[in-house]
Amino acid sequence: MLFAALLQVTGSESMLNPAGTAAHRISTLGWIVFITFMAVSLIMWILTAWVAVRRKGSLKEHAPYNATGGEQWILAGGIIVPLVVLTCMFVLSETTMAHFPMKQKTDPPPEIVLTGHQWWWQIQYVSGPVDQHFTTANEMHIPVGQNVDIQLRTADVIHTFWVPRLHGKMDLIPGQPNMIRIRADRPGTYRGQCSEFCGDQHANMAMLVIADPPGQYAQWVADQRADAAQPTTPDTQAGEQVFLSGPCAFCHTVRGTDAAGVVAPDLTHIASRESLAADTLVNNKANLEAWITHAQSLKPGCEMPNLTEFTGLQLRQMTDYLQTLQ
Ligand code: HEC
Ligand SMILES: [Cu+2]
Repeated sequence: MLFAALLQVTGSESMLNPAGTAAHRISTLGWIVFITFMAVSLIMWILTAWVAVRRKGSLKEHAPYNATGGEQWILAGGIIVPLVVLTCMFVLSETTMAHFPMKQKTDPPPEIVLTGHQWWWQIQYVSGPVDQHFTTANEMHIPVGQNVDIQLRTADVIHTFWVPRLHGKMDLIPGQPNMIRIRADRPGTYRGQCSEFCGDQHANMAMLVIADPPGQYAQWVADQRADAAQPTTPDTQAGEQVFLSGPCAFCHTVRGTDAAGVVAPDLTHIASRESLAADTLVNNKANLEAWITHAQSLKPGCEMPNLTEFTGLQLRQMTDYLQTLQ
């Protein structure tokens, strides 16, 4: 009952609601520690209450009837019991942690290299069952029921990768690639949040991990590997020209066009994403227009400037074009 109620309250982004192997181990450990803590507290409160009830009068009126005794209580309660409890907790956490490969792994190589940027995530698929070389951003798809090794890097400051329903936290440290192995047991969308303060927009640096059934995953990989769709209508063709002749191409890549900037999210399949700007906005036409013209109001300080030089028509054509990039 309590368990189910807690899950309701904590929603989808909770470590108490695990959906992956590592997260299961962590939440089991969490519950054991929590229940032990509650049991110890309960015993302490009962003992304290017992003493309070038994005490009569003040110390002046009644000297303790055995002022020197009680050493066994100190020995048991102060040394033996804590030693046993803490040793059990220590062994349990060590065995839990021993299940997580920590070292940087080179053989076999990681499937994904995840690079943190202020304030978005670059996701490079570097190897896997199918030869899958492509780059995307902010939304990572993984095949359900399979281990996925991710190498964690950062382009600037320290960030932390944390998708509570799949695993614990792992830092992205400058010059020190880390490794994390995630695995989702059930298909679904699992939200993650950078959990090391990394500057003004740290709170708007989220990501989605989407676990797909195998067939769907293979389809997603095939779609992502392909170059951007060619625009087919006059409006979207004009929109592509606006995009390519504007400043966008200095920062963003759209594979299959001349846009090959590397300092910002790859937009080759931007229309296939659920959200914009690291899960800050829902991905729809209105938000695309708002983002292009007012990125600095929506995510102040981010590396994308407000781009207000476009006419209303150009802006509409450009967002029409971006929405064809499935
Ligand atoms: C100076 C570099 C720069 C320029 C120029 C630039 N952008 Fe960006 N853009 C960025 C950065 C950096 C981000 C990621 C911001 C963040 O989430 O913190 C971004 C994010 C985006 C996103 C969201 C991507 C995602 O994965 O969620 C879209 C869409 C976008 N830009 C479109 C455009 C368009 C269209 C233009 C041209 C009109 C443009 N950008 C010009 C740097 C730039
Ligand atoms: Cu951060």
